[in-house]
Amino acid sequence: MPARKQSSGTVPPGPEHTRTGLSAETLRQAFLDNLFYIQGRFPEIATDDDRYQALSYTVRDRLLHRWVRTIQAYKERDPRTVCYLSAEYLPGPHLANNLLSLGIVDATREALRGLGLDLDAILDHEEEPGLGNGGLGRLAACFMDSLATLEIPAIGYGIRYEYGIFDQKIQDGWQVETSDTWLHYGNPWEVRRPGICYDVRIGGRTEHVTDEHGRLRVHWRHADLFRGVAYDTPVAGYGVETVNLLRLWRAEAAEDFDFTVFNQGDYVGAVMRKVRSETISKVLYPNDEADSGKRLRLLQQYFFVSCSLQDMLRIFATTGRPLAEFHAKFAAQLNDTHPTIAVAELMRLLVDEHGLDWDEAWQATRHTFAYTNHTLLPEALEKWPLPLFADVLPRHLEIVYEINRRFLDDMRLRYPDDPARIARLSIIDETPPKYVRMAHLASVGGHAINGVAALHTRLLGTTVLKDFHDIWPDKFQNKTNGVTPRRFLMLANPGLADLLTEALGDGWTRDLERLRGLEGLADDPAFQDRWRQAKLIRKAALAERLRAGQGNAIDPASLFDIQAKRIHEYKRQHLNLLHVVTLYNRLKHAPDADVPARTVLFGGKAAPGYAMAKLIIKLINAVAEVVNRDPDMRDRLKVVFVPDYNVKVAQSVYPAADLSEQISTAGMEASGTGNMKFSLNGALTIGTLDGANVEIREAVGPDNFFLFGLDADEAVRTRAAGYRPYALYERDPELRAAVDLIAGGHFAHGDAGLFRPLVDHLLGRDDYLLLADYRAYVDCQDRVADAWRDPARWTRMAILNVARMGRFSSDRAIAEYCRDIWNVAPARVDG
Ligand code: AZC
Repeated sequence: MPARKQSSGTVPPGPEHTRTGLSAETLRQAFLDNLFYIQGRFPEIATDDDRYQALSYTVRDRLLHRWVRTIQAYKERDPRTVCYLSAEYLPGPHLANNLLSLGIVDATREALRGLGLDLDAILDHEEEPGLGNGGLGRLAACFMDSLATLEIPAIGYGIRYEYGIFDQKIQDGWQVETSDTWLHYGNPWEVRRPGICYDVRIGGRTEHVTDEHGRLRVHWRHADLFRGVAYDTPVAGYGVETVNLLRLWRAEAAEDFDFTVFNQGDYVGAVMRKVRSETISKVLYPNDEADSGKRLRLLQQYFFVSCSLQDMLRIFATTGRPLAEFHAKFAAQLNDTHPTIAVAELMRLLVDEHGLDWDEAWQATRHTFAYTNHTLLPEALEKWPLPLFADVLPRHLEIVYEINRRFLDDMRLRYPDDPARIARLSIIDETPPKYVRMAHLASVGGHAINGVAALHTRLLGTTVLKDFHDIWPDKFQNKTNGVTPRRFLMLANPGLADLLTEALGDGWTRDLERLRGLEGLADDPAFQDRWRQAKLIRKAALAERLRAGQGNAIDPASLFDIQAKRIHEYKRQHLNLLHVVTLYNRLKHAPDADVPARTVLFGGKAAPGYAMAKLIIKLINAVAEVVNRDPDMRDRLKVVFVPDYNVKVAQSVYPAADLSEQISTAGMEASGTGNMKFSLNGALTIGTLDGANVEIREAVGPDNFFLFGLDADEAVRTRAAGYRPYALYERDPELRAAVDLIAGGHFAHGDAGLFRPLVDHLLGRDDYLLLADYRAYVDCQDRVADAWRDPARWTRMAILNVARMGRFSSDRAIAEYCRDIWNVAPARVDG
């Protein structure tokens, strides 16, 4: 193939959707107007932020046209609508993605160039909304992108946290958290809707009275009242007219309450109450220890769910349909158990507030909700202590009891002689002080339960939700996760995107299966050359970023071996480190060994309360410090920790990877989505048979995937057979040498105590089976090094990986949810 200039910007050029008809001149004028009328500036004195804001408003204005048309179309056609309920969203920077969706990248670049401005510099200024912790929040954002792109009527509901996920700094090798300030300069992408607000009541007690028709009525005499106000962010589909809605709730004080206090003369008290109300949406909880007992967290969940359901009821009322048909209008997805209180809240709204009878309401509720489970980790399965639940949501507790009573009565008919099973199924865990099990409420209160990868769904049905699987096997479905190719290929990797478009046409951007057309080019030397060039450009860009940021000098020609994800023992960043230390030991003992140069990069945040994860970060940095300045390494081994891993950083990391580390203990990673993003960008995976790795390996072919380690069943058996990690340590000299070096303080300036907790855990319990998988992992890494020595072979494998990643598009995942769970169809918005 002829050589062609690779673009290296952060946004690919076109193909532009010419029908937008937006010229560079129009955009330039709009930009200058916004700079003047919104920011009060002219170009000569504008700051980076002024330019970012002015451009964002310029783009938002264009989105609003489509947004309004979308709402009109939905109003006219009254289609069934998806409501995605999620406590977390991690959309990443908006500006570049919206330019891409609108098809005005080239025109904007040109408009700015005319003013002597660089689009990429402006894009780089954006502070992303970090309204999520990791995979779950990012999945919600990918799903919003795909829903709009597939023209599905959808609303994403969530919380507008004032402080999102903390920013991570590294000081002396340790993680230090600083507060996120994403709203500091204002947020041009949101529209505040003071008119769309709902009261949310909390606490107090209930009264059961008989009304004049002899009907039993429940009055909730609440103790506290909050108000939720809608903040709307447009979500544009790619290459279509659809612009859906992400509606996030901010907590404010309900005025009437302020007034009662104020009228008693307590002005300061009234203001304090306002401040207290606002704390509900103040901060995102990092996924530390279990949430159980965190009152504010329960308040947050109830707050956003109640606002969202009231909003859905308001929309429903405009259709004029009878309330018993609520479920015909809405399909609501519970993104993990966080929004599960919705089951009880919808029942409350329908029965207490709208007078439906229980059975009718239950019918509507069950057909409205479906539940996605994202984890099997016992500490992440939410349960609320009954006393807390009763205190915050007294009416909901009654409703949960009633749901449970009816459910268990049915179950007793089915299992008359099995009280143990009934206790296991119960929504209430009777262990003092008693708990409400949210996963059980979600399972009973919805019509579908899904896992996020085939293995995860199987394990869900055979372990944590086995009793439910026994009664309702048909309720269980698998929906393997996916990722959006717009953000994670077109935006993140414009050079590769260009190359794909040149080879295949641009259809792959909306139909990722078309990447399969690359298979025929996998062995083409000219194409391979260009493939490697595209990869090298992204590696050099990341190297430059790290040099400028932390002064790390890394060689773009070395093998970029990357593990980027939350830091957690089950994800086993420390297994990766054991390999690094093993390579280090080998090079120390044979300084002239012929090993390919490797740069091992890590990125990820540790939950602030998770001491072991923070110690792992310290160990990464400690190993880096020693390895990187040891002259014996002669640049054959480098270790780098990339700080403050977020969506923006991720977009520069995935495209630069040669090797993707997906090495969790089998059976513990529900799916993973980073594994998909790396592979989609042409990295090869070294991984266990865990989560979606299993399906990725099947798709790309076992020859193009570096597999090692125990599978999920073997892991269970290993533990059951009385696992003794110390014996493995004694038996394997390389393992022993690596562990001893860490334990002896080699990476801690001689302090043998620093990493003791980590070493003791590995040698004593090793819950995550690192030592069991160590030998297989290191041997597999040797096979990786062999493959890397043969560029033609490596590149062929990389091309085949990309060619076969089509099914991991979030478009496929969403199409499956639409077909199998939501029963919704596209509603085209005309241009
Ligand atoms: C994650 C799972 O750990 C990950 O395997 C999966 O890919 C992802 O959800 C999306 O399904 N879970 C979370 O991120 N959980 C939280 C609370 O953040």
